[in-house]
Amino acid sequence: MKRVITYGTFDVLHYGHINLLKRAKELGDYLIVGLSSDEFNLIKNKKSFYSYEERKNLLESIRYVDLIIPENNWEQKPSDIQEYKADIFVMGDDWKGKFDYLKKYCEVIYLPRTPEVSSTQTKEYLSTTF
Ligand code: C2G
Repeated sequence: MKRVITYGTFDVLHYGHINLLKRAKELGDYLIVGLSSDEFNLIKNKKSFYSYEERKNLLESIRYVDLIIPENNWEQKPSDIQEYKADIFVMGDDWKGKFDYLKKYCEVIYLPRTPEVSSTQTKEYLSTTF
C-alpha cells in the first residue's frame, strides 16, 4: 500500500486541481490531501471564495481522494508524513524545489501544473459574467 500526500487550498475546484489529484493518486494506492484552513489561507495571502468546509465537501466527492486533513501551518508536513505514513509527497511544479527538505522523510515529486487554468482566473470570469 503506497501512500501519497499533497497539500493545497483547492478553491473553486477546476480541472487543474483534478489533474493534479488524479496523477498524485496514480503514483500510489491511497491519497491524503492536506487542505488549507481558512486561517492558513490568510497566512498564504490567499482569500478563498469557498470556506474550508465547502472546499472539503467538494474534495470529498473526488474519487482520487481517500483522506482529507486540515493544513494549518507550514511546519506540519514532516509530522503529517510520519503520522500518516506517506511514502510520496506530491506538489505541482510551481512549488519545484520548495519542499526538497521533505526528501529525508519520503519521496518528493513535483508534477507539471495544468496550464491556462487557475482559481483566480475562474473567479474573475464568473465575477464579470454573472
Ligand atoms: N495546480 C495545478 N494546476 C493548476 C492549478 C493548481 O497542477 N492550473 C496544483 C498546484 O500546483 C497544487 C495543487 O494544484 O499542487 C493545489 O493548488 P492550490 O490550491 O493553488 O495550492 P497552493 O495554494 O499552492 O497550496 O503547503 C502547500 C500549499 O498549501 C500549496
